[in-house]
Amino acid sequence: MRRTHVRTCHICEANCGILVEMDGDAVRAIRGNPDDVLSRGHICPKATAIADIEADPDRLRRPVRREGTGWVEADWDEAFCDIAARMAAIRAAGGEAALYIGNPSAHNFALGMQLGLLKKALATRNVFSASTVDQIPHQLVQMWMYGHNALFPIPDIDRTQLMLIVGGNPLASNGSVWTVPDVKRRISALKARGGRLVVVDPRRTETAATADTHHFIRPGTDAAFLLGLLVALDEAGLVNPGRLAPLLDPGWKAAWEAFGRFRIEALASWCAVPAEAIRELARALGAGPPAIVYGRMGVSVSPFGALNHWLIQCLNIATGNLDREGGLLFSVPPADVVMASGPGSYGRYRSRVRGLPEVMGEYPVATLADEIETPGPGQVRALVTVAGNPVLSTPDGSRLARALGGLDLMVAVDMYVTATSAHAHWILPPCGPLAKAHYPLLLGPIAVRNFAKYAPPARPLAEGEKDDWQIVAGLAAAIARARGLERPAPVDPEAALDRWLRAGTSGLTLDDLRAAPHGIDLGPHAGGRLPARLRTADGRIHAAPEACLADLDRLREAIAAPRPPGLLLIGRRHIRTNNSWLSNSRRLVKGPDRCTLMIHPEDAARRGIGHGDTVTVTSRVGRVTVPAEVTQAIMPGVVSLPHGWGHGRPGVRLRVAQERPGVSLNDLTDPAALDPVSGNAVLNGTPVEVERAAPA
Ligand SMILES: Nc1nc2c(c(=O)[nH]1)N[C@H]1C(S)=C(S)[C@@H](COP(=O)(O)OP(=O)(O)OC[C@H]3O[C@@H](n4cnc5c(=O)[nH]c(N)nc54)[C@H](O)[C@@H]3O)O[C@H]1N2
Ligand SMILES: Nc1nc2c(c(=O)[nH]1)N[C@H]1C(S)=C(S)[C@@H](COP(=O)(O)OP(=O)(O)OC[C@H]3O[C@@H](n4cnc5c(=O)[nH]c(N)nc54)[C@H](O)[C@@H]3O)O[C@H]1N2
Ligand code: SF4
Ligand SMILES: [Mo]
Repeated sequence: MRRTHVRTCHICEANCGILVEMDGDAVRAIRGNPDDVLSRGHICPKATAIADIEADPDRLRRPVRREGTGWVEADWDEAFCDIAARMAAIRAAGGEAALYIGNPSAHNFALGMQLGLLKKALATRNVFSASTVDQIPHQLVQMWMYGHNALFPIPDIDRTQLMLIVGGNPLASNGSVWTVPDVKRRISALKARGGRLVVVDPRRTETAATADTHHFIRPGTDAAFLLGLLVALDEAGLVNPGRLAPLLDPGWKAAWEAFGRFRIEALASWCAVPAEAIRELARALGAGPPAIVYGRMGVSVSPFGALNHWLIQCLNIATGNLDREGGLLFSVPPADVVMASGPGSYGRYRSRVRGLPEVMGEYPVATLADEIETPGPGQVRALVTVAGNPVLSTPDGSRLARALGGLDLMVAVDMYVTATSAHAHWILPPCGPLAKAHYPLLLGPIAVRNFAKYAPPARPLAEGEKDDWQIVAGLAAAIARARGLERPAPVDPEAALDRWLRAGTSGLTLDDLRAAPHGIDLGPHAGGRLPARLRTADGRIHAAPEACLADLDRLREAIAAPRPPGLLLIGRRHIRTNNSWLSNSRRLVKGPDRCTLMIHPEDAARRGIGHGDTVTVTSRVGRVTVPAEVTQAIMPGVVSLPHGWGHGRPGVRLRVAQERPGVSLNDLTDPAALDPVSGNAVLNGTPVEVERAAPA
């Protein structure tokens, strides 16, 4: 029977509304939903890949146990019992357990609700996630300044007049830490009303190409650029927090004293954005009309991730644009994470091997391999990965892959045999995406408008299928029982969601959302949410977090240090990929080879490299071989490889992806490179050498 299901695409943060036409359990078509309150019909090519995931013959349908080099199907009880018994034995013998949580878990509210149970059953501080190769600097700075890690200031693009994007490429990523479907139309609207878009990026990205102004910047030097803007604002007499002034604690004054010790010319020459451009931009930001400074991956996975995000907050405060319409706004969402969870944490304890501070209850994932490989009490002997592919997504993935091979027990909750799960003893596959319910619990609160939208499963679970949340809850219960711990009851996701909604200020219930499949629009966000929304003990903005202020000294040293010769490697994303997890979709991978090394013509000529030549790229930790793409779109001195590739490792079972596996950017990134403040990995600006490969 044919039926059209009103759903939300769960693949990226944009949460676009989709219409899924099904014939029984088979997907016939996926279209944008013109009635969706947030996305109003927009989708990108990735939405249709949902049909490919549903039908993919490589997608595991049953738990599988590794036997030699092959996999044997088993039923769920057998899987849970065997894993629990082995885990209990490892723990009883003094081995540590670790947990790695990947990106798709942020797009699955029901799964997210069970992760606490699993942490408890594993009873470990060795929790890792994709957050420390991503957005942890945002969360840390927000916790310090505003009192809660989830108080994300949302760029109000629909009402602004000037938007500065530093290290983000929303035309490819569809926006990040910022749920903004159809950002392209919103940018066009900004320009049509006489507004301006400025992009600062070492690559002339899709977004930079649509901007009014694009500046190249030397990778890793954004702190100097942002500081230059602050100094230039002060120089022009344009520091004016306005309504926010009484909310700022004495740190504000201390911050400006510290900023004043830097000179624009020195900052400009280090970051390679001309001083005049910095001054002009500062004047524009401080001119009065609403303006936004927004930074994303390019400034997060950076040696100064936390410092960058602090400086961005300072810019938005100094120009009076924080908590102002057309600037950056704080949401009060229908299901409110800020009210329902603790503020976050930092430095309560440290990792065993490298002594790195805990951040939001996790250790930096760049040290996961250290914890597995380094012998001694507390060595990690068992690992559970949930919806993650750290062999491809974390620095020196090849080393991590070797470390995984030495574990006594590894369990992967994943529906594919990937570069990571290939090392598991058990793979526990969730059902296809259309058998899951969807509510954007984590991403709805950072959307451009306030809204609520719930989608029930479009098809029932097939015989033997389980949802992610059931797998994680089942695993947690089995491990707890085997270890003689109290057996946790699973969290009923729908009941919990309903409670969250009822506790919020919208007055909505889950039944209201069920009755409104296209979503309920609760309007644009309002300014003036501060101080009510702050969660700091004194109700003020903590304007100069100690660790950020102190980090200015490290910046000064970096600026004074000699510059390493050679090329700096950065990553990139493409509209037809999503991290590593859509690589097996035939309709997405078609087209030209996208796993290429972008290199500027001058750098290519100097090395005798022509367009399409095979080149080797070598860093401190590894080497890859790829075709060169000679292009003016990349800054001289910088080269770029896409992230999420490298499906050619032994054991991987992704037949479409393996036709053109590409190479992994993270075989070159260096786990020694961390932002010492946040523990976030430095994934851009990796020093590399590039040579033409000897002809075969
Ligand atoms: N060098 C470099 N490295 C990066 C980045 C970069 O820009 N440059 N980006 C970083 C960022 S922002 C992120 S978020 C991380 C991502 O890092 P990870 O989360 O570790 O990796 P993903 O590639 O997102 O892989 C997700 C895995 O989950 C599986 N999966 C997909 N959907 C589901 C599901 O519904 N349930 C379950 N159980 N599994 C599912 C997929 O098969 C895949 O194996 O990578 C980071 N790594
Ligand atoms: N199509 C697609 N969409 C995605 C994803 C995907 O893989 N594919 N992944 C999703 C995820 S998990 C995330 S976190 C988001 C990320 O969303 P974005 O942050 O918007 O995406 P990126 O492409 O990583 O953009 C980072 C930009 O920073 C630039 N950059 C690199 N180094 C530096 C630097 O030192 N300084 C500055 N100023 N810029 C620098 C890069 O050239 C790049 O253009 O995208 C999400 N959406
Ligand atoms: S932008 Fe594309 S991948 Fe992201 S939610 Fe929308 S349709 Fe899905
Ligand atoms: Mo991410």
